[in-house]
Amino acid sequence: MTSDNQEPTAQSAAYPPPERLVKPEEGREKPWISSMAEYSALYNESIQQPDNMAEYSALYNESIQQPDKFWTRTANELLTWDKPFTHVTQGSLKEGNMAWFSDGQLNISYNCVDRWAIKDPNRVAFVYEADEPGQASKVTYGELLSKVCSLANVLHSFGLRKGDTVAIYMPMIPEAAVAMLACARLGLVHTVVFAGFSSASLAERVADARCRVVITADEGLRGSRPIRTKAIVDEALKSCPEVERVLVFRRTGSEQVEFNAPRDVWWHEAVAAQRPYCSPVPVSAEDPLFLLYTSGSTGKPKGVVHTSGGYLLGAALTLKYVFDIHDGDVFCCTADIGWITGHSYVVYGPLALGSTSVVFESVPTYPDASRYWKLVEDHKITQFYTAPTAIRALRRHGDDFVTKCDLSSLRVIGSVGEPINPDAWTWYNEIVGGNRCAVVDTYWQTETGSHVITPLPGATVAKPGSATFPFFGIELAILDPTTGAELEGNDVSGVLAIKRSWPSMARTIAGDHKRFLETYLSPYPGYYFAGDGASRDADGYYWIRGRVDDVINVSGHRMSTAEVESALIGHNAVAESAVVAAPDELTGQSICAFVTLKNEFEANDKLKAELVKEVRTRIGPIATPKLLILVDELPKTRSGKIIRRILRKVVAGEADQLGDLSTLSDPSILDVLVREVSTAI
Ligand code: 6R9
Repeated sequence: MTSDNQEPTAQSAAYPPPERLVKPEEGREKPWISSMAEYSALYNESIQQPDNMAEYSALYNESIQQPDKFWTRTANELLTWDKPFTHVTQGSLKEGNMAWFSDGQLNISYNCVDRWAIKDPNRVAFVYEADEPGQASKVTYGELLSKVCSLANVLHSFGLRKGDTVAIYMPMIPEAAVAMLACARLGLVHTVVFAGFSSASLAERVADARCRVVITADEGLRGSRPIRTKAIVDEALKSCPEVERVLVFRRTGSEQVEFNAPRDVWWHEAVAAQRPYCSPVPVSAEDPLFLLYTSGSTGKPKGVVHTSGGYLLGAALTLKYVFDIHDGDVFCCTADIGWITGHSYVVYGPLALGSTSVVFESVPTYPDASRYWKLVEDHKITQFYTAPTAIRALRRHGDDFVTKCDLSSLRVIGSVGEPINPDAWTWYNEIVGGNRCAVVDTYWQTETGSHVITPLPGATVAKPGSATFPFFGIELAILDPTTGAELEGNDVSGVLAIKRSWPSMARTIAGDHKRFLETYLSPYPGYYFAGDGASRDADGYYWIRGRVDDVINVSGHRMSTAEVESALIGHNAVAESAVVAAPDELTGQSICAFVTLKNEFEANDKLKAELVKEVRTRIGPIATPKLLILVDELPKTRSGKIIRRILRKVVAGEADQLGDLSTLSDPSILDVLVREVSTAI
């Protein structure tokens, strides 16, 4: 449970009246019809943006009661299939063998690029806002097609074929999306690694995914600070001899970049040698599109596997309805492509709808706290999507940074990554949205692929801090955490679960299906277990209460406590460590590490700094402990298990509510812990 969330009572705000929102045009033009199913879907009926709760409920009920009808219609309306599917879904959560549209075939890059390039090559696919203000540029769908094709031909020339995996470790530039789409064009599986991760984390992922090629850039730039991207790759690859090629995009042109031919190949030289057309390779709807590593409760990150057809449908359908996307809109999601939000809502969702997506390379406070709002003004952004941590940080800088910009183009503003506290919600709604935009607090996960609980603009009446109601096709349940029994009716709290599969859900963990079952499907048989606590209030609204496992959410980024603990133990001086989440006003939660030292080491500030550095080097700056406390002893049970619950309470300032301490082997250490924490804070 997070301290941010409040009870769902006080505030309640209606969305703007439906007439403010753009309606789909009658008889919307389609570039072509590719199957009989699409033909009939087009000429029979197509789903419309719901205008009120009754319309939302009607569509939602259809998606649950007639799933075949609902998903056939949406899959044919939004995607172009090379081979139409004849059945919608099979398998079950109980068995973990779910599949969607499995006999259908399609190509993801064709769906995201060619369809729109053929119709109107001058339509803008990406607006690229470079790190330095005033250096924005555009990539049209016509240009994107040539770039994707040339790069796909380069990858083909490296000997890569359908099913091979490629790692992408790049800054937030359009070429990162080009790399993803070039992989998709050939049926290659990409794994994007967030460029803030260390060389050790990158190496772990490259090896786990068995990548033979890494695509990177010479350097990145964030807030005018260069990041030595290629040097990090070089360091990582010292332990990955199986990598044959490193394709390097020249971002800054720095002279200091080492280049090891023949392994290293310059992107610009390689694409210049290739024809800018490459025919798309049709893949099965169930073939993997990408792996994305995410933290779980145990030490090793999991390579979550997403498929082609179901994933793309989820990304496109949610974006269209949750953000009310129409032709001519400019959609901006500030997430990095290294996270699922960047995959679904910077690249795949917007392009599958033929929309314009903003790629933002910089940070929200460079050169000042107006950067996001200037971005909205300059590019006439219609939908803006960011994280609560950014909203809270920008709010601290004062309203002037926002109000001096013209934000009148905005219609929908969204939030993702962690629970948004009602105060931050209200500020976002009033100051950024000017009380005339729909605010969508979207709850979902790397594993869900796309939104699962979210308001719909024009239909849902919001309650600040609640993600409101399930998206189409998502059948939610709240379970008693101990018995696993489903808690029926309203006004209940427990753990969040989903009762049936949906198209964009992850299918497995790369190379470890057993772990997939154990993590998500076995804890409560027949349900997908999300790992979050949740309540359903008296009006049926859902409130996410935060993780119930050992995952810490720092600024919307997931870190496992076990991962940070094992990084600390890697230091020679450390005997034991226990890592817990502490509540944090700005970042939601922060990492707090308790460490005991081996006898021969002396506790001092220099060593503390060294330990913090150890975590940053082993995992990356996002895992930096905010608090690192050296203690003589950790609270343990008589059988020697660390009692993290006690540490969590102590850092939250709730040492007076420790509950049952009968299992604690040495109660005298409590006073010492409380004292240590209060001096450290
Ligand atoms: C998309 C993304 C997933 C975890 C999830 C939950 C938290 C995300 C939220 C939210 C409350 C929201 N979370 N959105 N909690 N309200 N609107 O963030 O994926 O990085 O896998 O994190 O983030 O705890 O389980 P991912």
